[in-house]
Parts: sequence; structure tokens; C-alpha cells
Amino acid sequence: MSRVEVVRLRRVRLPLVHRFQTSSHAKRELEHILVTLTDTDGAVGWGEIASPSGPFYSAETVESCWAVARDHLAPMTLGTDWAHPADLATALGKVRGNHFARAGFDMAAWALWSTANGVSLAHALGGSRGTVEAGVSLGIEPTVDDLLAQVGLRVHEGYRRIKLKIAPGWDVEPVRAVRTAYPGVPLHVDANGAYRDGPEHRAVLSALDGLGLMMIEQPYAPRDLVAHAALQERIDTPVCLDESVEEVDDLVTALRLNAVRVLNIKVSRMGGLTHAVRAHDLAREHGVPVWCGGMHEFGIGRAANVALSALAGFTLPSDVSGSDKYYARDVTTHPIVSTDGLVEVPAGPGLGWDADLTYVEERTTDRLVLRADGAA
Ligand code: OSB
Ligand code: MG
Repeated sequence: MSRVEVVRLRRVRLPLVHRFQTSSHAKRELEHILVTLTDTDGAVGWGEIASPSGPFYSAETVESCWAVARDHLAPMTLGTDWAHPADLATALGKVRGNHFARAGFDMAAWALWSTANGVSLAHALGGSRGTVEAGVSLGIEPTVDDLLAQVGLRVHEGYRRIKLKIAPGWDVEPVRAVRTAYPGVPLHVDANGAYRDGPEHRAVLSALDGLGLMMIEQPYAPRDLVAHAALQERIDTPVCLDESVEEVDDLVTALRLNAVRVLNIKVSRMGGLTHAVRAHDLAREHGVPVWCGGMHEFGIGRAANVALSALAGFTLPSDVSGSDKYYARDVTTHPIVSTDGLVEVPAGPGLGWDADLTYVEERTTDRLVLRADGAA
């Protein structure tokens, strides 16, 4: 049995090396919440709450995560005895929604548990791959030439798949330009739900269907599973879901409707590694390939993504690009590196990357320490 004695929350800001724009918002700097859990034996686990600052990807924000972590998740964690991280996930499952916030605690519990048991996080999760294939996600750029330059850079770095963010007005033309310039590169698009299942967008989706894409990710609004199923009937390109699948139950529904031919599994969106593994298992039973999506995680969350990607069903390249794509300096003592589009899965205990406490402290804007005995 494990019992957490201290919960530490830190709000940490890192500047992005390159502005990132999606169909809903643009960002230059990110603020994530780092969670550390210390148990009664002094073992420590780190987790990351990687919510965007505004409620545009999901309903959560950094502020909502901070409040839910402080008022609910931290007290529940301090009050629960658990033998395995899944037990803590069950206890935290009393909280509805708030997946990003819960993910930070679940991840920290897995990191603590795998460290205390002397096994790698990947092994603890059931993964056996020694390396994982990395893809990159490229934001909307001011011009097609800027986008081609970004693609060229990432193809040159060896990434195994390029994903392009699209939105109405930035779709067929830039994607066709990339396809023409790089005919052999595995390519896919992600709309973050910006299209509608109506006459106004039908031609765009048909045109994208003709560009040899690996998948079209989340074309329609998250809850509109029926529209995704209808689209999959009309086009040959596999439809991939991201925002639509926050719960394993959402995946059950999507599978039943034939609305998902590829699944993007995000640790944050699913509420942690425990639920991410369950989604993986279910997708695998149904022959649906999965890959691990990212939320521009700092090194802690990125390490969890790498470990998860070591599971057998992750047969497509994951968004586990090297730290350098986003950050000049990461919060881990060693950056995460992609070489030739491969990231090594650490074999040592726990996350495999250590937090750089000095740098974390330097970038911390707010902190909170909660203890089981109630002392400040
Ligand atoms: O839809 O995958 C997405 C970033 C912010 C919000 C949504 C998404 C993304 C990414 C990031 O694509 C990919 C990464 O972390 O490398
Ligand atoms: Mg996405």
C-alpha cells in the first residue's frame, strides 16, 4: 500500500521557440502545472497538467486545473491508500470531466509506483518497444512558403510523419502544396473540429480525400460522432478522432457507429495513463490503430507519452517530437531527443528523465504544498 504524504503543485512557464497556431488559437508561451507526489517512504513521482490556458481545445483552463487540483484532487490523493496507480485513478474518477487535471495526478502516481518498484514506466504500462517512431505537428503558418520551409526542416530532421493543422481557408491549397513538394512523406491533417457536416465544407473534405493522406483528424465538432461516421462512409481516407474521445465510453460509442478508423490517444485528454491504456486495449481489440498525441508537453508529460507509445497497439508515429521542436530548454536534466525520427524508450526506473529542479524553480510563477497532516 502506498500513501501520499505531500502533494506539490507548481505553475511553470516556458516560452515556445516557434509560434503555434491551430484552427482555434495561437500561442507563444505555455504555462503547465507540475505535480509531485511524495509517499510515506519518500519516493517521488512527477506528473504534468498540460492544459492550454484557454478553454478552446477542451473546456479546461490552467485556472480550472489549478482550482480542481487544489480543492479536490490533492485532498483526495492525500486521503487514499492505493496499491496500484489504477486504484488512485478509480478514487479520482469521482471527479467528473477535468481530464487534464486528473491526468497530472495519475501520471505522477505511475511515475512514483514504477520508480518505487524499480521498473521503467513503459514496462509498468505493459509496453515493450525499445524505440518509438516520432511525428511532428505543424501549426498554421502565415504563408504556404513558411509552411513548406517548416515541413522541409522536419523532413530533413527525419520525422516519420508530418501532421498539418488545417482550418477553413487554410486547407486544400497548403496541403496540396506540401503533397506536391514531398510526394513520399506520410502526411495527415488535423482540423480540431473546425468543419461542419454541411454543403459548405463537403467539397473541401472530398478534395482532401484525394491527397493520399494517412488520416483526417477531428474534422467535426467533438460531440458530433454521427457526422464523423457519415464522413467515413463518403471518403476513403481514415477518419481519426481526438477531441471526441475523452472517456473510454466515447470510444465504445465511436466504434459502434463506425466513426473512428484511427485513434489519437492523449494522456491528458483521457484523464491519465490508466485510461489511456484502457483506450489502447479496446482499440486494439477492434483492430483500430492508435498513436499518441501531444499537448506540447514539457519533458515530464513528454516522457509519459514516450512510455505509453511503447505499447503494442501504437503502430503509427506519435507526436513525441524532441524537446527542441518546442523549447530552447526543457524542464528535464536531459532533453528528449528524436534521432532519425526515433525516440528511445528509457529502460531505467520510472519516467526515465529527471526533472531539472533548478530550472523548474526558475520558471515557477506560483506554488502550493499540501500535506496529509494538514500542515502548510
Ligand atoms: O489537436 O493535437 C492537437 C496542440 C494543442 C492543441 C491540440 C493539438 C496540439 C498538437 C500538439 O497537435 C502536438 C505536440 O504536442 O507535438
Ligand atoms: Mg488533434
